Amino acid sequence: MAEIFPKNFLWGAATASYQIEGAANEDEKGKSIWDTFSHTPGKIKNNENGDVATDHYHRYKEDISLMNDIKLNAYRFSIAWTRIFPNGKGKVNQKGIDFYSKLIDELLANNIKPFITLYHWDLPQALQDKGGWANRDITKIFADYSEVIAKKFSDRCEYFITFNEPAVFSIHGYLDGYMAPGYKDKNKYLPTIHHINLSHGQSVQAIRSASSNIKVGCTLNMAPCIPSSTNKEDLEATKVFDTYWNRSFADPMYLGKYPEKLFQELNNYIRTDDMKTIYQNNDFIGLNHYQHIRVKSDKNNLLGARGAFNDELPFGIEKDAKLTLMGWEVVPDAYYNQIMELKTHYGNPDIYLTENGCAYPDKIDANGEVQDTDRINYFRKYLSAVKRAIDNGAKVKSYFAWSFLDNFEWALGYEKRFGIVYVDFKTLKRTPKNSYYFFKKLIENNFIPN
Ligand code: GCO
Repeated sequence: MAEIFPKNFLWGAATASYQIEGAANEDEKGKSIWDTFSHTPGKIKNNENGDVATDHYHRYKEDISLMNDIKLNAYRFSIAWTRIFPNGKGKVNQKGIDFYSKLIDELLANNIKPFITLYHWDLPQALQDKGGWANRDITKIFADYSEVIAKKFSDRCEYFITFNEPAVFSIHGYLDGYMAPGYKDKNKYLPTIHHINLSHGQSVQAIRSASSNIKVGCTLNMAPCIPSSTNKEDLEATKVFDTYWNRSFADPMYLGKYPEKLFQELNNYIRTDDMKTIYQNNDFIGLNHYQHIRVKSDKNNLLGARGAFNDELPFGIEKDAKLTLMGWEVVPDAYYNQIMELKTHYGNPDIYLTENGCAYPDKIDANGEVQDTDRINYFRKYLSAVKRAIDNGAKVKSYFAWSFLDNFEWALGYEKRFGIVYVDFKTLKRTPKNSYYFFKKLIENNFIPN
C-alpha cells in the first residue's frame, strides 16, 4: 500500500550541541556540566568526552551539504548555552551568536528549516555551581537566555523548542546520578521538576514577547510503561514510574496541572500563579520516542521503581530477544500508541516527532559502504506506525531521525552509533550509511521504500 505522507510534511534529522560540536574550548565557550562530568574519571564509558566529538563546529558546511543531498527540509539542533553566555548569564559572547548565525544561514541557503532546541542538557557549570535546576533563580536566567536567542534568530527561525527531554535529564541528573551533574538526591530532584516546568513557561513568554512569528513547544520523551511482571509491586511501580517519566512535564505544560500525588510532593515549591505561568498554550508538542519501558519495583531506587535501562536486558523478556545495540526493544506499536495517546489525552495537539532511531554496531565494509539493514528495517516499521497514526487523525507535522551523525552518546561514549551518516572518530570522515539513501528515496517519492 502506498505510504503517502501529508503535503508539507517535514523530514529532518536531529542532533545536540554537546554530542556533535566539539570545539569545547574555542571562541570563549564556557564550561558546561557535560564538560565537567565527562572529564570526571569513571563517569563515561572508556572515559571518552565531547571535546572533539564529530567536529561539527568546523564541519557544519559539509554536514549541511550532506543533508541537502537527500533533500532533508528540516534540521533540529541545540544551542550550547555556554557559547552564548560562558557563565550562563551576563554579557553575550558575540562569537557564539556568530557561529549559530552562520549555521542558520547555511541551512536556509540549502532550503532546510532550522529547529532550535534551547536546552539539550549542557547547563553552564557556573549555574550548576549555584544549584542548577534545583535553584528557583534559574527560571529567570533561562528566560533571559531564551529571549536573547529569540531576538537574534527569530527573523530566520520559526521553530523553537525550550527543553529536550526534561524527564531524562532530571531523573538521570538528579535522582540516579547516571548523567550530569550526577546527583542522587530526591530533595534536589523534586524542585528540579518544578523549576524546569516554570522555566519552560517563562521561556515561552519571553520568546513570544520577542517575536510573534515563532512556534514554540517542548520536546518530551514519552513511552508506554509496561510492568515487568504481574506482581502487585511491579504493577504499582509501573504507575509510579509512569507519573514521573511521562506526566511530570506533559501534564503541567500541556494540561495545566500536576498529577495529584506529584502535586502533593511539590507543594513546598509551588507558588501562587506558577501553574498559570507553566501552562502557555504551546504551539506543539515535540515527541522523542524509541521503545516502551519495562518497569519493576526497586527499593534501591529513590522512586521505588525503575525503568529497564540502557545496556541491560529489559526486565521480563527472553534472553534471546532481538534488541538494538542500546538493549532497546523494537516495538513500533508502542510508537503508534504513544502518538495516539498524545492525540486523545492532550487535546489533539500538533505533534512534531523530534527524535526516533536506533543504534547498531555499524562497520564500513570492503566496498566502503555501511550496510545498516537493521536500522532501515527499524525506520520502515516505525514510519509505518507514524503513517497509521496520521491516518487515524493524529496531527503529525514532522519526523526527525535521531541522528544525522554518529555521535557522543552521553554516558555511553562513542560506541553506540545512531547516525544515518557514519563518522570515523579518528579521521572524522563522514560516510553516508545505506539508511541515509533510504531517506533519500523516501523523501523523493513520499513513499516508504521496500
Ligand atoms: C536522548 C537524547 C539524545 C540521545 C538519543 C539516543 O534521548 O537521550 O535526546 O541526545 O542521544 O535519544 O539515546
